[in-house]
Amino acid sequence: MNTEIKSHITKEQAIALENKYGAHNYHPLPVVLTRGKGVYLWDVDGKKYYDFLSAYSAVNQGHGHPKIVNALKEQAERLALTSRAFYNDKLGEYEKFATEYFGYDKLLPMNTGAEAVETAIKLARKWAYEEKGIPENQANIIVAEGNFHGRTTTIISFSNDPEARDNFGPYTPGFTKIPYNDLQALEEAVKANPNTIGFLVEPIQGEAGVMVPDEGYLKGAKEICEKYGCLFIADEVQTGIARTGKLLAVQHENVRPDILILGKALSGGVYPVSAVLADDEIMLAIKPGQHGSTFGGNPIAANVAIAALTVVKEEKLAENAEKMGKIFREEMQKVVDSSKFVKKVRGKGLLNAVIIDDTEDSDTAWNICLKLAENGLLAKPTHGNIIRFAPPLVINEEQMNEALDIIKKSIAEYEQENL
Ligand code: IF1
Repeated sequence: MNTEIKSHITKEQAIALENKYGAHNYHPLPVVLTRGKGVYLWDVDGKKYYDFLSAYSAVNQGHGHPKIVNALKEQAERLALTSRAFYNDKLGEYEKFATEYFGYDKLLPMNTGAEAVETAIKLARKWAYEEKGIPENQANIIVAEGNFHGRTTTIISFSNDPEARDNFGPYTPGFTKIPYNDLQALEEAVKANPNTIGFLVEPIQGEAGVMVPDEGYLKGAKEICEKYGCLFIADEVQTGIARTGKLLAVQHENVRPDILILGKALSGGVYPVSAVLADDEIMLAIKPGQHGSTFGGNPIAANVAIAALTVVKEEKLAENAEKMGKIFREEMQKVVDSSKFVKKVRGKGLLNAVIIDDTEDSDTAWNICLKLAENGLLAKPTHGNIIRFAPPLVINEEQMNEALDIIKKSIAEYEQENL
């Protein structure tokens, strides 16, 4: 055991502390982590794991990436925060870098994914009232069933997950839900309400269980938006920054969103950094004093994001995600073909899910995740019968094969114990 990574407290102590002093808004797997490097995590007892969650795709560049960590350290020592009451010498540099990187005129910096989604909603509304002449308080945004865009009161208002939504009302009006992956429903909904200003959508639905839409869906949705003069708003908080094998998931269909929402891996996971990107015609609808954030666009965030995006290009992470994802799905398909428990594997790049042949309220996925942890791989169920597999994009072929061996072994053991 490597003593350097031993913790000052035991697993039991750490869990007891969270239970006693922390709000009970999560139900984590009983693993207490103390260190991470690349695709690996270590728990307080020195046990090593493959990280197949990547902090919900925030750690695409791998844990402890020296370039990103140095960007964080250097900027923290020099200047951490000024607020936007003053200029700082990092924000503009980052905005230039990121707008060129993603191909938009302007960037609006925020911190969390939910804040960036809120920002996109406010921006779309502002634009619609002032440029499109929508009557006061009538703007309508179409969203997809099964969406996950964050935890704020407005965002949960248009969720249809009872866990996320129930007893948090009253809810924010102004949203219409339609089935995901249904272009006809989209066109009908846009036509039905002349005050429709936009369509907010995840290019692949993460929380819903890695729902990959039919080919042509994103392109078709963008065309409908263009036809009726409303905005195509892509939430790439989870799918963006190379996760699905392209820099952005919309690029699989050569779609350019009118408003692009980024978060998570924009910082490589070392700092909360999110952003909304759009062209001038839209972005300049918001004027000084109308939106902002104390921490948004702070110098640490700016420096970290430049480093995190640089790593994605330098290390060709999109290409690697594409390649490693193919290996993952090919190998898992063999498991599907020979297993009674595992029904399906789906995904794009390194955003994948395995569907277990059980009900949504079963604990099978949870129990398999416990088995995976025992065997040295961390993944998290979404619903009772789906396990998401999303390692850092720096994973190499040897590591992928070793991880696949752990997954196969764990499923085989689980089957043997539960037949
Ligand atoms: C949690 C899921 C992932 C997101 C998209 C915005 C946000 C998220 C597409 C908000 C956040 C998270 C948050 C996390 C669980 C998680 C998640 F299972 F719920 F769906 F990643 F798969 N748009 N996703 O996926 O970003 O404000 O959290 O920075 O613990 O709630 P945030």
